[in-house]
Amino acid sequence: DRPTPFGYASPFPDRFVFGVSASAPQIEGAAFEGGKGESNWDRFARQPGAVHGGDTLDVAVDHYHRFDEDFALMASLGVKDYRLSIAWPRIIPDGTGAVNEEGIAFYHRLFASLKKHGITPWVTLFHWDLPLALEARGGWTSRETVDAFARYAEVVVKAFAGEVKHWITLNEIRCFTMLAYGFGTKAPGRRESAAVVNQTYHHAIVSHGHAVRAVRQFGGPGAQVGLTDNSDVCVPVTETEADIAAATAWFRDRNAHILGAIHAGHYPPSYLKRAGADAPTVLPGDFELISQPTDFLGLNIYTAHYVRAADNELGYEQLVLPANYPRADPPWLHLVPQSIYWAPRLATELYGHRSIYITENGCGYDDEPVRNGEVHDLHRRDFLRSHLREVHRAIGDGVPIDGYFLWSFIDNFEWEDGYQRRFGIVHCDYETLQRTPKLSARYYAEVMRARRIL
Ligand code: GBH
Repeated sequence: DRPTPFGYASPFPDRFVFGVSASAPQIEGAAFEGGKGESNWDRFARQPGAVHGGDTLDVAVDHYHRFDEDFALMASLGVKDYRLSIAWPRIIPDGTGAVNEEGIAFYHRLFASLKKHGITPWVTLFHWDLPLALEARGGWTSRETVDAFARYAEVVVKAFAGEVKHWITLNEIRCFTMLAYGFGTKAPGRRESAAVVNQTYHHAIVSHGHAVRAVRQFGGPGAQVGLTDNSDVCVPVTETEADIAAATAWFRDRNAHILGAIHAGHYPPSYLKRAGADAPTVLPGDFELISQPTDFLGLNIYTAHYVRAADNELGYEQLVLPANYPRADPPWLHLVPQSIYWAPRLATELYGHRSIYITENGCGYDDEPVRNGEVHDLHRRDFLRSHLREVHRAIGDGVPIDGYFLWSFIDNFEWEDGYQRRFGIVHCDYETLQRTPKLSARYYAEVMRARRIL
């Protein structure tokens, strides 16, 4: 290292993983090619008003046909670890029937290309694209989906055990349960009762357990597995003992039905009391599956609520943010870099996790034009820098964060917001499908190379 009068920021630990993240439905396209079955999202996107601008997943960024050039670009930026997902409807098109060998062959080619470019895959089994046939029979409200997922997980882990050592069971349970069957903003867009939604949560954590078991049985030596959760996240308004205790209690209450249940091996009594008659039906053996130990916890962190101590029966209160609080373009994406410090710290303290990966962190903006071959996304560069500083602070305080995956490698289908909202560090022109690394890609490449915040 070149000595300067001021020195450099201290490095991240040697074993710390810097990566990028994406998911099959958001980038692959080829929605009706290669023997792939229709997904719940393929259908949902065709429902008038469901997705901004009527956008579909049909082409996306055409990664299905361009993965080799995309991985070459990744490698040129110095990316060594890449989190992707496998499309269930590509593997088992109708959810329960025959395995689509063309789909298996596609991912073998994809993993071979990653290997050629020196990139390690981190594979999520489910990132929300459910075979439509299962959705038609109730989707995550139905126990049949759990059984179908258990088989799918086995098929995938057996097929790719030779190529994949890092497995993630599910991505963001809240998004394909509560937001899909309660709020109705995600596929299939249903608005059901709390009892139905609680049952979808339960089906999701049982499915997580099935995937853990599949990796333990068929993953081969050295295979690792964990859940990627989008925990409800808060930060203490001040980092004082009282506000930290309040934030801890808030975090425990809000995550009782997912992280709390997985950790405890049963639903916490406080959750059952709150749910009352709407509590989910639990079958014998469910919690043996659910509570199997995992190798790491994945956390997707974008933002947080502010919490402070309060003189009420809960002991805490959540602040209402002022309208002018800074945010990225999604209305929910308030800029709270301390989120990425506090979520891993509280998860460690409450559930005893010994290895945490930030499996997503990033920001979205609507208007990012290419000018003279460049995208000057300084706002994203600042977002990354402020969040990486908090990751670094957490590690310094003893929080076991072992890696960070930026969301996302490339602009993509941002669910109900369609293609207008861009989260990539690589720009995609949706007319020509041309890729242009943004300024933030250059910044992140330098950070990965130096393994320090620059
Ligand atoms: C992640 O979700 C996803 O894993 C990824 O696929 C996605 O592209 C990325 O982040 C960027 O959005 O107004 O209450 O309905 C982010 C988590 C959960 C954040 C749902 C927004 C909706 C807020 N998202 N939440 S609400």
